Amino acid sequence: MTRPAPDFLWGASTAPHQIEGNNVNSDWWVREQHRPGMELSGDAVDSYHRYPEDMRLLADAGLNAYRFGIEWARVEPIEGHFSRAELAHYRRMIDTALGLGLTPVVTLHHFTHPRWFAEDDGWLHERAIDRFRAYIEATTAILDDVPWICTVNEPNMLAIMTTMSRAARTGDTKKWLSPTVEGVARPVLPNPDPEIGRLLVEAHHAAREILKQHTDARVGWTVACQALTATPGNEAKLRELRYVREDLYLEAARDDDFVGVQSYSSQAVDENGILPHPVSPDSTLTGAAYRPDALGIAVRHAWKTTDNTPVLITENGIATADDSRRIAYTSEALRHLFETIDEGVDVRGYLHWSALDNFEWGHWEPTFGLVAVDRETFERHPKPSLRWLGDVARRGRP
Ligand code: IFM
Repeated sequence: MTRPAPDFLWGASTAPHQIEGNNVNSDWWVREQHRPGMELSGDAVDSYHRYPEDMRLLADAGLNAYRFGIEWARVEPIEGHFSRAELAHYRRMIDTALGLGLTPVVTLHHFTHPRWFAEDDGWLHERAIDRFRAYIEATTAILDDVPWICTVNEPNMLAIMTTMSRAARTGDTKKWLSPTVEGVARPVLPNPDPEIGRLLVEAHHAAREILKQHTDARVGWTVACQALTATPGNEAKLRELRYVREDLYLEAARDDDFVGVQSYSSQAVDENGILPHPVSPDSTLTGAAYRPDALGIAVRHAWKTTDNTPVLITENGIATADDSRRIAYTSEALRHLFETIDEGVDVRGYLHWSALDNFEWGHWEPTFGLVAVDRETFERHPKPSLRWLGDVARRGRP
């Protein structure tokens, strides 16, 4: 087995809205209150205040990287008014990570928007890209020494969410599906409008240009890689669907420093489209099929479609209440990942989703964390999987 480079990142990932708590100026805060069936993020797991403890747990376990995000709704709660205090908060997070020997991998946009942005047409506003550019410019003040920056998380899922929100607004449909969870019978999300996808590509390229000018970071974005496969005879349908749902975004990463691969499961495509995940006792708590092999499929496809852009696994994990299953899933996923390294794919690191059990976009039940959190006391309880992943990191391979 090829040994990865000594600076291979071994870590875990989070997103601000899912862990910080009280993200009151964001569109998701509003959405949670108005959509029946959604739980509230509330205090989340109070990582806004407890991030030093969270980072220390990862570092003590043996991990060397932490992916976390900066929350646009906090940094710019009113258009054009940038909060120095919030920027200083995120700078303290970067310094804390560096001080603990954790390489910070910083995401600048992870599904949420300031309310003012969302309520004024969001990505469909004619000045949306300029607005995003202004936010990115503001963040460059605190990004010194950050070696990895992700501009937009899962733009392909964001495009689906934006497509669904627009349809709900224009009355085309009232149905808004959770981006990640629909219980046991998980319906297939609609295709994103490619025009919205192209807008997000433009936003990513604009952000990349600013970040390359003002920082020394490697810059990329992180794509939800769905490991789609064709049933016999349906290769053309697979290519068509994969383009609008994934390849548009992977192709946009061709000139990036890296592409973030995020993989959880795999789905087949037949002549009518993507087949829903089968309802099975093996399904994960988000309703996805148990498919640790998806990571290998996803990495090979991303490597080819981006014309060999270096790969960073920015998310991979499983929603389960059984931590031994998390270890089994991750161990197999890593075996598939290392096969791709043996084949010559340039993989720079593996960041597990997620560091903490967290708010899964309207739901608390699907637990992805290496660390459990008591939501009354906010006490952290590391799971065996954290120690296990730390041991893998120390060894440098699965
Ligand atoms: O929790 C999400 C994350 O925000 C984006 N990628 C998928 C994760 C698990 O569903």
